[in-house]
Amino acid sequence: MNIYQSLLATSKTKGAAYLVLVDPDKIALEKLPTFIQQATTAGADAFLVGGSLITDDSFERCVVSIKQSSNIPVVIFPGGVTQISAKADAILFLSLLSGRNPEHLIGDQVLAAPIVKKIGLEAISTAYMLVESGKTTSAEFMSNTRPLPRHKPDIALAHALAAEILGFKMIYLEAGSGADQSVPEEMIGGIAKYCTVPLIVGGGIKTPEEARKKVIAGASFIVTGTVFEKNGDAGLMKDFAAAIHTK
Ligand code: 1GP
Repeated sequence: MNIYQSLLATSKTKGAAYLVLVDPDKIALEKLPTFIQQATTAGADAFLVGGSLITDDSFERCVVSIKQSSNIPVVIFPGGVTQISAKADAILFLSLLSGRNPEHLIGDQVLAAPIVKKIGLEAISTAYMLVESGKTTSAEFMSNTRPLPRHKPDIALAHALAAEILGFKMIYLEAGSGADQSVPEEMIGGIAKYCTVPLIVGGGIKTPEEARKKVIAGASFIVTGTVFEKNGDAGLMKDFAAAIHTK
């Protein structure tokens, strides 16, 4: 079983899977092992590693440190073409499908594909869709794209169906890290009803209750990042895992 299949199997068995985001720019390397062990014990199903603004060479060291501290999968969630490492288990091979910036639709992928192929890293093709969330997020600003309007689920659904027909394996509905407002349940539900591609939902999810609502609406994977950046609260992490694992 590859990582994609095992993530889907976990999501199916547990009702949904919990992905904990590690942004190498936001957590000190020496604090990482404790955080990773806490998240693993709390019930995280995989780690995502990446960020919009990694300002030093900490990326690969961060991947290695997570691998050393946990047995659950480490999946790269790249903020750019430099964020590729053979030390990870897989990479979300993203295309920013909500935008109209050719560099993020296909340009970066052309640069990254030969490297991913050469190092034999499992690539999970993922349609990345930014959703309007109240204020300008780093992802929106850095990608120079406009997000999908949050109260137009039909526009989001049309993008999701395009992703399905184009053969993407996952859709990531992203409000942006630290977003004021997370992706609306109405949008998640509208897509889940008509589109067969598994949905990852992240950005601005602040409470376990909020996470559970996204799962009930149709998310297969929930991502949290910011909520644990200040301190890895083990109790709260357990509550998140329990809320997301509806089965
Ligand atoms: C960001 O979806 C992730 O890319 C997680 O967002 O940091 O707001 O939890 P938060």
